[in-house]
Amino acid sequence: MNRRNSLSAIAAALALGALGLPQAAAAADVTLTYAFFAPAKTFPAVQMAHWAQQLNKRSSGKVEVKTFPGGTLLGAKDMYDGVTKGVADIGLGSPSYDPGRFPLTSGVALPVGFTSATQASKTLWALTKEFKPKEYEGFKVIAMFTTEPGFIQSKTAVRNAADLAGMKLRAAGTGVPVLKALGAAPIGMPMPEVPQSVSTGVINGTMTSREVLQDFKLAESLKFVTDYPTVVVAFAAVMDQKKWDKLPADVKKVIEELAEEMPGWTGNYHDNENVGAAMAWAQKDHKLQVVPLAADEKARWDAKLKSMEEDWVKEMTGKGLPAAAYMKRLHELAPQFAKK
Ligand code: DTR
Repeated sequence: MNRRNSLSAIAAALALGALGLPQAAAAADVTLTYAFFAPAKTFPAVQMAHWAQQLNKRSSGKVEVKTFPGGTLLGAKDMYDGVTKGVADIGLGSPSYDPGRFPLTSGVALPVGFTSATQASKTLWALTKEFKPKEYEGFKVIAMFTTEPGFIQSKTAVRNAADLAGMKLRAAGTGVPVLKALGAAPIGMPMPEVPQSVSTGVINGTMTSREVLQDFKLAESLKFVTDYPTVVVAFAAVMDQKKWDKLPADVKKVIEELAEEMPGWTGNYHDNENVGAAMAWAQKDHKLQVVPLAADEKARWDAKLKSMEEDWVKEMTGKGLPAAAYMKRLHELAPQFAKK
């Protein structure tokens, strides 16, 4: 910042002070806007708030981040284009909502056997650093994480394939083929549209991480969770590359340091606080029932999903992507990030 700018910043700070607004905010050298499509209390937004606060603290107040949860700046479908257009400096979206645009990333949302969000998040971040997928060209990825493997959450109990047959269930884009393979009638839609779609009967439930029972109040109408972990949903927060390039070196350094921490931080919050609290609340206040899947039924479900990974590798290889290497590495990394 040159002298003239800093003088005008001081003048602005004084003016804001006179209006009773916080002076510290106006005194920051860099202000970044950060958009997310779902409400502030949901775990990706908790991640956003933590990141914003840490960046401010570790830059000694030099960077101020203005967060916009709840789709107030950008919604799920326009998140990444919105960042390119400069509507927000940073956008947190879900690549799993658009597997066609983020094909390599869709590999982590296959039934590969992740057992927690922490494990899947760390694996996704390591894979992204190693493979540098082309799908993020033009973006600087500043944070990545996933949900826990999703569960079927429904109005009526799903105990077996017959209960599931033809049931209208919603999933993120990458979850749609999983539900189809299991025999349901899947519909892809962003998470914020789910509560209304459940209440109007457009869908009979959803397949996703279980904290949504509380964070989107779904336990009021979805009373059953089938105890069969399926696939994760991926999240990626990005900045426009050109905007990133212009950031001061010391700010970049803090952001890169935070990028290393966010998969573990978010995974831990989601796995160990968020989901557990939601399940306890849903069981106590809304009589949610966890429906076990008999061992032979589970084996049949596993068999239906077995070929998905191989089919994905074939399809992506056909598109010229290093899908076989990506999957091989995923299976090497995942055990390293599993809970010991
Ligand atoms: N529900 C996933 C993603 C997801 C899970 N929890 C949240 C909270 C806020 C936004 C999205 C999500 C999905 O299937 O869309």
